[in-house]
Amino acid sequence: MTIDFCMDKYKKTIKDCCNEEIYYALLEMTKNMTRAREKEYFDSKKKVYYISAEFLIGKILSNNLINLGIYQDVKKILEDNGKSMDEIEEIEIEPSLGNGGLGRLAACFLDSMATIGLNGDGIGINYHMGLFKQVFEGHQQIEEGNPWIHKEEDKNWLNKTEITYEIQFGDRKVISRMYDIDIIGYENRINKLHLFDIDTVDETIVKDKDIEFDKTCIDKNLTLFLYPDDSDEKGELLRIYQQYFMVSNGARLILDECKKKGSDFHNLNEYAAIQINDTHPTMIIPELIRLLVKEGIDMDEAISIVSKTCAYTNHTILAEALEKWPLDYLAKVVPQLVEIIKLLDKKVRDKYDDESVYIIDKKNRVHMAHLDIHYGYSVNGVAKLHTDILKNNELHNFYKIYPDKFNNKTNGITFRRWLLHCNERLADYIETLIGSEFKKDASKLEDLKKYINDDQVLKTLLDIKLENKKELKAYLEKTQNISIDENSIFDIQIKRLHEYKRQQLNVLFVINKYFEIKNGSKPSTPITVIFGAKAAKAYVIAKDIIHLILCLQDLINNDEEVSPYLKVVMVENYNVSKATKLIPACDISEQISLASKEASGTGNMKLMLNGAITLGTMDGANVEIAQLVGNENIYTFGEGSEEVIEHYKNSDYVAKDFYEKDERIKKCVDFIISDEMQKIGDKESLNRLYSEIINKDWFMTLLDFDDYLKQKEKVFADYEDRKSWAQKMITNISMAGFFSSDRAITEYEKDIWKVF
Ligand code: 26Q
Repeated sequence: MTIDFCMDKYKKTIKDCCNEEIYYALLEMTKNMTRAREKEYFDSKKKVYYISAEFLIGKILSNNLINLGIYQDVKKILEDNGKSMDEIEEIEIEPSLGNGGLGRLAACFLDSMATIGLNGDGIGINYHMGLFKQVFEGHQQIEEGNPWIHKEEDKNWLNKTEITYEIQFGDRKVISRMYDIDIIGYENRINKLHLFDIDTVDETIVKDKDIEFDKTCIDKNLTLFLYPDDSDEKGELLRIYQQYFMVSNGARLILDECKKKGSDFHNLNEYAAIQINDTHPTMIIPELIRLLVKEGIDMDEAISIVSKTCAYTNHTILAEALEKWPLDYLAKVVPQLVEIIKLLDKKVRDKYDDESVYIIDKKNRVHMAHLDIHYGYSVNGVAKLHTDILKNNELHNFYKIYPDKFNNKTNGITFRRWLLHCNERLADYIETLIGSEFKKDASKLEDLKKYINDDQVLKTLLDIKLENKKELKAYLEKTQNISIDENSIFDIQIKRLHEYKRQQLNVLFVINKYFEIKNGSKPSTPITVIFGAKAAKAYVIAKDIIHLILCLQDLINNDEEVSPYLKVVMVENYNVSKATKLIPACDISEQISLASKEASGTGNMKLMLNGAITLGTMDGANVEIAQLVGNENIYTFGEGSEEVIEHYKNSDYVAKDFYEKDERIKKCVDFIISDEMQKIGDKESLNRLYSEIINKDWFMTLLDFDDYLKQKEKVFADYEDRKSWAQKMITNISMAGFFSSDRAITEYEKDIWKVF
């Protein structure tokens, strides 16, 4: 590192530079250091290609400084010159190239591959606008465009390469270009995230601020947006264009790299392991087959080669999220794949007499997951429970055919971002207790257990939490002009807004608590319920739930009788950067999805690692958290996954019955359309949500209401015993090591990729 980074770029001292200049100077310095170091790492024969439509990498600068081992030095130099690292971090625009869990997982995995020294690159799309920016206006979510790429190349994390391909669609050709972002491992190797783009993209076709644009003009919009709204045919077609663009570029790059290293393609699987992140990149299977046949390889052999090279990760059992593309659409966008897909389907039909495993269904739709399972060599779920549900229910007929392909890889998170960076206070303190080994070997956190009865350590943990809460309080005051009490319980639910995640259940708790306080029953410690969530633009009920939360925030925070004891905060534009501010300050981690519906969750792991206690259903990775920390250190509630699956089978859950039989439920649900609420909010939206809950409630909110409230009261009561609460905190932190993505990646490597 050179301490002259400002001098090098701007011929000025640090003191004379503004924050923006310092940021760009640091960006350049980091890139130069990376360039100098990357030569140290050799290109192993085999390489992992993690192909994904999303990489939710978040801000890059601090992460790179940490992983290069110079974060503390830079911070000190800046401080010595009267500058603040925090303020410089604020300059960076977050690349939001993902929707949520799946995209963030891909980013954590890139960090871990580089950190454990594995030769593994990411392949994706260089969206010019990340996930929309969420703005609140009139108690509603408004979506705005979210551009992130700086026009000047030297102010950009993207490195333009000379690699370009001609990509053929049914009705046109485009010329692609590859851009690279360096992925710096923690004191280890450097890998790449390859993002493909076209030079002709036109950001100006987006209407001012709004995210509406002409979806038909592929040359201008192909890489403009992450997952454009696909509620109409044009949107769906654009998604297929994007997906094919990604996989065709990826396939060409992989074949080029393997050829360079000496592969004759017959042995492709000795040179490449391709991990398909959910079904979005599935077309890489027929595309690789097509390209191999073009290289002169016989069709049957091409199919066999590809089947030994591709592995598939499933992230969901929600039927609506499983991609099924009409064959007509594929014929329009990628006619060159249609015959291959039909052949792959025919081979399945010739072998199996079971319609449920066909690739093309009766309605002529292509089931992308079925393609992956038949023609990939590994199928994994992302938490034990999720994998079991895939085997026993959702994909049971496939499991019967291919029992050996199925395996579990419980998700993980990178501790560099989700502890070292976001919670320096806690990370530093842990280091004074158990040394620094936990940074590379997360299982070492278990050494913290020996302090479980150490009053001084327990007290310090509580002090750190309080400091973090004060910091969040100041941030919310500054950014949203909302004032909260740092001595209240911070009860936090942060994740995409979806009915299955059941933010509405938490909302019903809030309404009930509001009534209790109004009736004179006040909590011993005040409660601050914090939400952060974006709803997809076209997801009406999700937006209604956001509207309800914003109305309650207004009503409750402005009620002098209630607000000293209860506050509601809806954090605007929840993203990776906001997560790093919220997570260290959390006391209660809300993980309340309907059991069986959340494949894993990863926020649950981040919060636990930062000393929050989970209040959750036995769903996804919550089950594994419970096993690790034991019943005294987690609060679980609600119907189990097997019962829930039975309810769906028997269609025997009737929300109305719960509403009519339980006075408390009726009162809370009725409040949604009360005069008070209608005065603040939009009648149509409130009524729609009310009617959805009592007439449908597809994710069984009312079923778990009673148990949820009971457990939540238990959490509040236990919070009062500060020592025993701190013991729960230290237990959670010490057992979080299992959820390091270094562990997850090591398992992928051993069981699936076999590069080492
Ligand atoms: C599919 C078809 C059409 C339009 C959109 C989509 C689509 C887009 C994004 C489907 C799914 C996604 C994202 C899914 C996702 O983030 N899943 C989450 O993955 C995490 C990492 O494994 C898990 O922890 C979460 O439980 C899971 O919900």
